[in-house]
Amino acid sequence: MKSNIGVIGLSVMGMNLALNMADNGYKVSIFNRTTSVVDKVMKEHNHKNFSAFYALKEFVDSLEKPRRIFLMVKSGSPVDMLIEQLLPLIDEEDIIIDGGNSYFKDTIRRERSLREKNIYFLGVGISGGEEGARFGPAIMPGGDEKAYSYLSEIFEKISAKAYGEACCKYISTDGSGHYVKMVHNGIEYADMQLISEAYTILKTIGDFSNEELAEIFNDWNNSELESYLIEITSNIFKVKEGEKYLLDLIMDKASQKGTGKWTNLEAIDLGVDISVITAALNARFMSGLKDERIKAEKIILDNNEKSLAKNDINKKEIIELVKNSLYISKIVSYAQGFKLLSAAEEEYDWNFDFAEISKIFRGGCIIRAKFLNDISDAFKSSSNIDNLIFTDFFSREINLRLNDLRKLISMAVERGVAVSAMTSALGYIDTYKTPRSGANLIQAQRDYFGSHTFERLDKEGSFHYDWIDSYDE
Ligand code: NBP
Repeated sequence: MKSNIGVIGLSVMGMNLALNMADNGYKVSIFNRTTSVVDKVMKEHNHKNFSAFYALKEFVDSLEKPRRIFLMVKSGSPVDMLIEQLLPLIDEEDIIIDGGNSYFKDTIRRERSLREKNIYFLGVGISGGEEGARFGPAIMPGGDEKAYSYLSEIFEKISAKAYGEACCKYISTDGSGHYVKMVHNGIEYADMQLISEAYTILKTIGDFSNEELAEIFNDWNNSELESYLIEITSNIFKVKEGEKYLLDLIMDKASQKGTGKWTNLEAIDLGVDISVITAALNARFMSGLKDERIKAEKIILDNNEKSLAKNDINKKEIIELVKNSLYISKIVSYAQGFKLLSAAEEEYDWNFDFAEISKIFRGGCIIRAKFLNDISDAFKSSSNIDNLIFTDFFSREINLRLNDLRKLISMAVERGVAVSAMTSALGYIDTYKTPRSGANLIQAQRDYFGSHTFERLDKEGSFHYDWIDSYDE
């Protein structure tokens, strides 16, 4: 009997996805370049629905048609190499699926070149790490819609479920699934940085203990902030090693794997302000400069007396300020992520359904959160809006709390506590709601030194002015 699907790449993600598929009743052929890994998987998980293969040809021949071949290998050249190896072995209309974290432009290229050979290629964003892969990830499939119809049942079955719905929905053509996953990762960076800033303020300005922080985050997890990251943060505060809290022993250097960088490069390419996500990436870069930060503290002397004052803080008030500031800043980072998706839709000729995309993120992935329901509802009720923050629901949420964000940032700035992502969120809102900005001066300067011309408020057209010698010394 032929297998329903084949998985190539049996490292953490591939093995767990294969097990997930097998648990859901699908016959799965498995293959890995290093064949000893196949043996290891069969030894540890001799699933009745697995068929193990040590040669690519036999693996391919074991699959029912059209063949569904799921690659879960390291992104980059391994994907291209595998496609090259598979091409002589497969038939027209077979489907190659790349579930890795591939760069979306590679996916666009691969899809195009395989389409010319009448082979389908799906680029599928998968989120949720090892646990998600095994028991239900969030899945963002992009590519030919007909090809997806051969995978939709499997994907929906193995995906996470949230509020009774599968966290899997066809996104759009070619690289769109990997693109959405990339933006999701950028938002994840922002979410984590904002939580870390909330923690920093509560700890340094609020002087809260780890037990109190666990309690505060636990309370927040029963509010509009309810989310996986808030929940695990509350748990993290409680973990002790002997007398000491583990968190206090962890080096303050945050690492990264690169998808946050892609999101930012892409935003620059498309001219979209994703400042909260950018601030989160910069904060990771700066966190790596531990030695220089220790030096800087001794070189840049902050003689602001407020930086030491803790006794003028009302603890209850600061919790509320931080909570509201975290919530608004989170809204802004999601708004920026969706704004980037909106620009990408136009640039790459995709067709996104933001209400559905936000629903995919509700389960399986790191950014799962209750407020994704509100985002989905907001997009559903206001199609064709320019920005999530313009929707009735979110503009009201922001207006209710904006003063708190302003107050908290002022407090942090006065005391020299760095909260760059929250500050970026406030800057974004303030910039947005300024109908008459200072950009007129930039246009005048550009025209002065480079004759770049400018538009006027009082007349239509493009103008140049002979600035030199037309003013009094
Ligand atoms: P890795 O990203 O560590 O890749 C290891 C797998 O790639 C092994 O099966 C390896 O085979 C195979 N491989 C390599 Br490397 N070069 C190959 C080649 N030239 N031909 C064939 N196979 C090759 O595995 P992972 O952590 O399971 O992740 C898989 C994909 O999923 C990646 O794109 C990753 O970015 C993405 N992802 C990971 C996570 C996560 O939490 N880990 C989450 C979401 C997405 P070998 O055994 O012979 O070396």
